[in-house]
Amino acid sequence: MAWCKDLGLQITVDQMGSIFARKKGLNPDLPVILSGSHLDSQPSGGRFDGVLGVLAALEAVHTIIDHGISHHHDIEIVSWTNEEGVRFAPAMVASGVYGGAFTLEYGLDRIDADGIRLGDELKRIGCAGDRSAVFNPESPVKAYLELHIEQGPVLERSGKPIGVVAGVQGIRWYDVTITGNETHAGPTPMHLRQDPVPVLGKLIARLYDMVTAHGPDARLTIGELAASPGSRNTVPGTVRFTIDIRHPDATILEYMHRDVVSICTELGAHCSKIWDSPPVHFDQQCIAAVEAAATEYGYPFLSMVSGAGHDAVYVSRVAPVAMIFIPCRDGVSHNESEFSTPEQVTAGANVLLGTLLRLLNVQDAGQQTTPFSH
Ligand code: HGY
Ligand code: MN
Ligand code: MN
Repeated sequence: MAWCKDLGLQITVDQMGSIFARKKGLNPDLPVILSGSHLDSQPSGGRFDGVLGVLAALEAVHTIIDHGISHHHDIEIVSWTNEEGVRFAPAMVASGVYGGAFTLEYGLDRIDADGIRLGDELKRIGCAGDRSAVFNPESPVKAYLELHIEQGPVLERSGKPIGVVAGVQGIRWYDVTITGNETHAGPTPMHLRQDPVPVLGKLIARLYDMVTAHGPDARLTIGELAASPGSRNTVPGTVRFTIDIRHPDATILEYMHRDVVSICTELGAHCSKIWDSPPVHFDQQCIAAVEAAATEYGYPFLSMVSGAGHDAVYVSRVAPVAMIFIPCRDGVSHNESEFSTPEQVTAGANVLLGTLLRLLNVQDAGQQTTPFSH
């Protein structure tokens, strides 16, 4: 926010804590161009997931100012609250409120493992803004662009520096509880126990067989797993775990969903779906603008679908959207070793700038903007 203030941008914070920084254009009646990503992370997250897209949008605006480029549309940088959904499930909550997938009340009422409410935390840290968190059709958005690392191995293996993202695969999240009965680990004979852990073992084996059966594009992740009360010499009373399933095809994702529910039901586990983000396809004109910018600056590109969810998914419900990917080392992300080189980051920022210049209806190109080596 300090860097944005230094650039004279108009900063606003919305009711979900998302931060916006706007540079005025010549014609404020025209729809704004939005670009950004998120600054929240994972417990062992890296330095590029989300941050790259926010800083690259800031860099693009900084470059437009440095080069004295005047443009008709306003341009606004955005940092969406809680894209990751780690502490406050589900993911992409603030952009989901913006895009109308969630009500503002739903977004503010998300609670963490300790029952603390997102809306109360935003107040406590001074991030409960008064800008409406819900998209207003009276102030349309001409396009939303998000630069992001791929977070998988496909782009790096293609040898191309840029990914042009045509859409995002579908995602569903579940909370599963298996209930048993807490008893002493010593005196209680095995046949008299109601131990949830053997059920957990069968359940997990069936779930992994299920994801294999649905082919190479299917994904299953069990990222959180806990036994309660959590004592090595007490047979657990409950076991809780999370399920994240994904697939680019909505029909197959539905079949995976039905399998998850039937496997849990058959084994006596309680399974509740807490999030359902359908596959989305981005806007063809925005995609064409990204491809034109990559071509103009001489960057070969790969058209691809994102395996990771992004705020662009929900913004695409109310505005034309496209995303730009750069590779990350070994395709690793949600890991502190996450890394992209300065050259890869520069290529991504250049394509973002080139795309923004196409969409902004530049009035005066100022000094010639050429790709930056740094
Ligand atoms: O889960 C995701 O795909 C994203 O990182 N929130
Ligand atoms: Mn991200
Ligand atoms: Mn992430």
